[in-house]
Amino acid sequence: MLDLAALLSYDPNNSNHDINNFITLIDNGIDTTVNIDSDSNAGGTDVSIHLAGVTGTDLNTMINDGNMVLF
Ligand SMILES: [Ca+2]
Repeated sequence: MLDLAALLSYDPNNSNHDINNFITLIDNGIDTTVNIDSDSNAGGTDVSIHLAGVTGTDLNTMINDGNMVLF
């Protein structure tokens, strides 16, 4: 489980916040990289997390499965 709350300024009650602008998952077929833009200003990646051996998931799946804590 990834607790990303401390890395994000994401507020689910803020209608201007789209979690997809904060977190991007890149699945290369072997591993998945989680790129985090902490303020979602499209100003690049602040933190990148490498999930070794994890494939076939996406952001919504991770959130729905409780594998990612965002706030
Ligand atoms: Ca940024």
